[in-house]
Amino acid sequence: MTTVADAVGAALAQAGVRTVFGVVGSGNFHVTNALTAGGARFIAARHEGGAAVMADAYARLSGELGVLSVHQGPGLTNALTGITEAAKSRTPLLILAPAATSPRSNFHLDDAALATAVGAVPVRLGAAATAAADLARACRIAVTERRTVLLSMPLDVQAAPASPFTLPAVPPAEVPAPAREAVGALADALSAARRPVFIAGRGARNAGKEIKHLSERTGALLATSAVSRGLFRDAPFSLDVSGGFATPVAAELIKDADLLVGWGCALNMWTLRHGTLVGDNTTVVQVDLDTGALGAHHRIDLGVTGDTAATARAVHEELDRRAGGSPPPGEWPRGYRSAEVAGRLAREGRWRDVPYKEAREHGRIDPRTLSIALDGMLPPQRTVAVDSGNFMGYPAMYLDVPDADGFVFTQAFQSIGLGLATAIGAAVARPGRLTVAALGDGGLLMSVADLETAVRLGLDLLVVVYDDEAYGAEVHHFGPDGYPLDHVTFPPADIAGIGRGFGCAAVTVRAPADLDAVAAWLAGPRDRPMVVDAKVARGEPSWWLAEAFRGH
Ligand SMILES: Cc1ncc(C[n+]2csc(CCOP(=O)(O)OP(=O)(O)O)c2C)c(N)n1
Repeated sequence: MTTVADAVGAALAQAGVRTVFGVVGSGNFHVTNALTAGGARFIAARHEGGAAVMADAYARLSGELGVLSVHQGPGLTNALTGITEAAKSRTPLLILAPAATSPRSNFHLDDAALATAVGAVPVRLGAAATAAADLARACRIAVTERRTVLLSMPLDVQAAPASPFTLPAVPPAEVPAPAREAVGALADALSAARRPVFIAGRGARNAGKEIKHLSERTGALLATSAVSRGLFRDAPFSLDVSGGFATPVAAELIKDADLLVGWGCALNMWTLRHGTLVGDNTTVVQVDLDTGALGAHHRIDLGVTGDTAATARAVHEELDRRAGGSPPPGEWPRGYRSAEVAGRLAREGRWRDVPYKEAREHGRIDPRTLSIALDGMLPPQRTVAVDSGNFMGYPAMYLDVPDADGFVFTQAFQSIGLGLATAIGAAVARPGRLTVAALGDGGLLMSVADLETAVRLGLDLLVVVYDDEAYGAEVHHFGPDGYPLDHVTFPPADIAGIGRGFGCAAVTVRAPADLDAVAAWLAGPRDRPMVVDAKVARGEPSWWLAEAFRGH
């Protein structure tokens, strides 16, 4: 007999779901088996918190619908932090969430309320007869509205007999074309600007080419928000990241812009350093699919509702039309693209070009020295996943990435402990690249169970732990005011030993020479992950953290 659970799993596999993450219990046993019987791959995580984040990272990098399969009750609550991160990030994610409907069940909870509370969309399999339509609706909302959808699957409905069904193809998301007046107004602003800067966010990830062309046509400098780092990796006049991670020269040039255009970018306090990167007289324009995003975080002078690629193309065409045709590149305005700016970017455009005073602490390595050395050793084709904490800027700023897929930043909920699972989901999505998980010791130990998952999957994964034996962010937040730090400092942990216990290669790094072990691992078959326990110097708080505290 085919049950609803079987039919749901089979229909999802048939609709193209290739990978599912989760932890299996009685409530999701059958639906998960039906998915794999239909050809999907199931990645068994060791904690639902990890599984949710893996599915999120996988969706971000693969462009596919992420799918998470959990047990009812605690399986779902364990996954909540990752689900919240995905919901805030507008990741298309489907959560297969069995539901014990009897209030007397230990597993019972109000899953619809729970979904709503964290920004996910609740959809329920109402009955066997409506299962196909309910599942189709859940997929449609997830994909076309880019939402995280919690599909509540009551146990009795799952067990009911059902005929196999197929899902209708999800219609492509509607792409709003920008209004003609808005295109004209943006063309006006660009024509008037002498120092334009474009900042591209995640909403521009598919518009890199069009935005780059428009920047060349208008003399604009290019930057990204942290989450879309790498988008303009090889473009001339790229400033890398705008915001807390920006180099001094990038921050200065952004501040001096007379026009800032945010493309699919929230222009939030992180990207604009609480607005301090916007000059008083700078015109600010925002282009976004979602009208509600316009001006939500920062004042804007012009808001354009529209797809970022379509808008960039339309503005380019409008400028050409006004010029009476498509002028040759030699006649394009130079704008902000002067020889002086080019020279400064060549000399000071990367963090490694910025001089620093080596931290001296016996038996510990400066985190910048560590990051720069690693950057030189790692193959260029890499994916970097960064957790939260005081350390986070070092890998985010010093480790180059090849493109926008090379940087995965699950930081919309500002949770620590998501970095390892982010790296695992990324490694599953992009197996051809070395994946680097850059973590603090706090974030690693919070999520360490899924190191077993990484080993079991044989992932090409380097786990770099910036180990200060503390919740460094809190130490630097409260230490200067003389508060006791007993609850945020810890005795040394042998993280390399923990890594070996899980089956990883491992090394403790106290000086650059210790990185020879990493070089040896890189040169080898890389059939098991490596853990680098870098005992980092603890003296200095990071400069981006001071910025973050302003947002608390
Ligand atoms: C789930 C969660 N718990 C607590 C916090 C508060 N918090 C922010 S940073 C941090 C310390 C992180 O320590 P670690 O991972 O070792 O990195 P470090 O700050 O030492 O570089 C804590 C506890 C948080 N953001 N998320």
